[in-house]
Amino acid sequence: MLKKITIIGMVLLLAFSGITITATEPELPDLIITEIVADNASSDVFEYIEIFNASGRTIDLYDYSIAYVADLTSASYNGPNKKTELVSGNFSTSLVDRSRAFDNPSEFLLSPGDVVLIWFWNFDSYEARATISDFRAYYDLSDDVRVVAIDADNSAATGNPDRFNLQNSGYRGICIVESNFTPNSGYDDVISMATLDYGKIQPSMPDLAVVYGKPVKAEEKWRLNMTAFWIEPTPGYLTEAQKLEFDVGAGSTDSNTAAPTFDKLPKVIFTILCVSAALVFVFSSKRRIER
Ligand SMILES: [Ca+2]
Ligand SMILES: [Ca+2]
Repeated sequence: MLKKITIIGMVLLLAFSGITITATEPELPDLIITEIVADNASSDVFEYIEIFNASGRTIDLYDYSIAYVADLTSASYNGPNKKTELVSGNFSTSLVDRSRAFDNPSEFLLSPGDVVLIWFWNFDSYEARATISDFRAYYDLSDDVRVVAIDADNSAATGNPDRFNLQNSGYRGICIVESNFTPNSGYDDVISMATLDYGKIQPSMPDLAVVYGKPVKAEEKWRLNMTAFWIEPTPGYLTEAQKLEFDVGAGSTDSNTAAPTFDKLPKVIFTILCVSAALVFVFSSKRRIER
């Protein structure tokens, strides 16, 4: 009887060991900033960030905002200090004519695995009277790459000083947050943050990209790892290294249309193996006991 209890205990232990391994797998944030181009060769008309839906569910992009930590070296910043909403339609609110500013689509849903570009429509974009067609032409985007613009004009003359754009110096944090996020409320509600640390990556290289991967550590799920800098931009697509890192379907060349597999098969197989091994042990022990 005692042996039986021991055996059942071992079965449970082995089964749970499979579950434990599942739980220690690094958890991805729902939305990940995968790439930033913060600097253009002339004025910064076409700054963008790229966002990847890693959640496995469809997400309404307009439920989210982009937030900003102006100085990550300063202890006086309690998390992102500014936030700009992603909104449909024309985000123009200033007195000047922004009739050529980009009209965002009325609905913006991101399927699992989708990648989207967020164009930081800043004062340089305004001065250049840049349109979405200009943005697409600048990066030679194919038709399936989706773009949404955000108001990044913080100039005194035309914009809102609470806005922010992508700086080419300092140590900045660019974050994705839910639209109801309260600035200066710490990092607990930050979904993911990509850092631009020019102390490490200086000088700024125009028209080249900084790219990001999984979070640095499990206990800071929001802080993304910078995996490469000053590489050729891949606007609207994940790099091959990112596809591997995020488990996006093997063989896909277009992350905009290919859903990630989020392959849980190895874990399932491992658990089945544990239980099978335990059952074999139980039956062989039982036979020994019967003999
Ligand atoms: Ca810039
Ligand atoms: Ca990319």
